[in-house]
Amino acid sequence: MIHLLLAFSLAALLPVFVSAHGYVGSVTIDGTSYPGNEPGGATNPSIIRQVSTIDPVKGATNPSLNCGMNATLAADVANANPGSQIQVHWVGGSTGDSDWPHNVGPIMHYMTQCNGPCSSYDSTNAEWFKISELGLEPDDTTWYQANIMAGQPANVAIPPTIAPGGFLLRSELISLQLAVSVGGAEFYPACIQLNIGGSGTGAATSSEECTFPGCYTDDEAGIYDPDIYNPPLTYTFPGPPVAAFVGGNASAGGSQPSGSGSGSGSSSTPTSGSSPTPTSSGSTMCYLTARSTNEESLAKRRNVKRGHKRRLVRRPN
Ligand SMILES: [Cu+2]
Repeated sequence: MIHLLLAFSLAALLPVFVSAHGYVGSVTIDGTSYPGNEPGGATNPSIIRQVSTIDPVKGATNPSLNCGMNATLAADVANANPGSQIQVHWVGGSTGDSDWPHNVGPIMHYMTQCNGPCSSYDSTNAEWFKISELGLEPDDTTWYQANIMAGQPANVAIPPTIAPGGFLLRSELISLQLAVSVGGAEFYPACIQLNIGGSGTGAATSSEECTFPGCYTDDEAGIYDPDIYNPPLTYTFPGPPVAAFVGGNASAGGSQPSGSGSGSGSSSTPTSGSSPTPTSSGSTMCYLTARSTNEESLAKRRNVKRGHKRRLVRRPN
């Protein structure tokens, strides 16, 4: 009888899990909208590299951590400029007709140079630098990702001093509702093909860059979070710091939609207006503890990253 009940319960839950993922439905650059393609669906010209499924990338060494699940080159490249305001519209479900389903975890944006047209650039070994990171709102309880779940885009500005050329913009949501176990984190990366104009000279240094996979490890703070449901919360972002040339107020100026990103230099603040309360669906709630701020775990994390970099250097290709 109990087994029967269990079977019924699982059957009832299953459709929820199947649809509880998503992808980038469209991107808006300085007011111009660029549609994406449905995962695994028809391929129309786009600036967003198409992924094969709405399912998350699992595991920090997964090759799909680069640009999303089995991402393929996109045909188009959008023009943008230093300081351009970009909205990345994350949507839920296989056709994007529902809101993004997760509200626990960070929003980060990276860039890498394409060394030519981004429509033909294989980013497998690309060196990425971070231009923004957003975790917890000032209440140390609500994640900015809750705004995405409430239907807001992820906002990010192109660094105002960046040197011109072809660049991939990598938008990434990490959903941590299962991150109490190693390997539980869900990675959702997406790559957007840009051609940046202007006459800037800004660039990241090599120590601010890393590869995907390579930037993360499964057991580092910010990805493996056993205390995520134990407030108060302090979040340690995975990956490198925001590149110094991005500047402290790179995207915090008047053109930013609203809200004040805390913590990170460049901040892509999801438009606020609404200030979603932390939601709990079923057994998942959104808390992360302050354990990772002590010196010991920070030092451990640095060692892990150094070891990982060495491993990457030795990789034959
Ligand atoms: Cu999901």
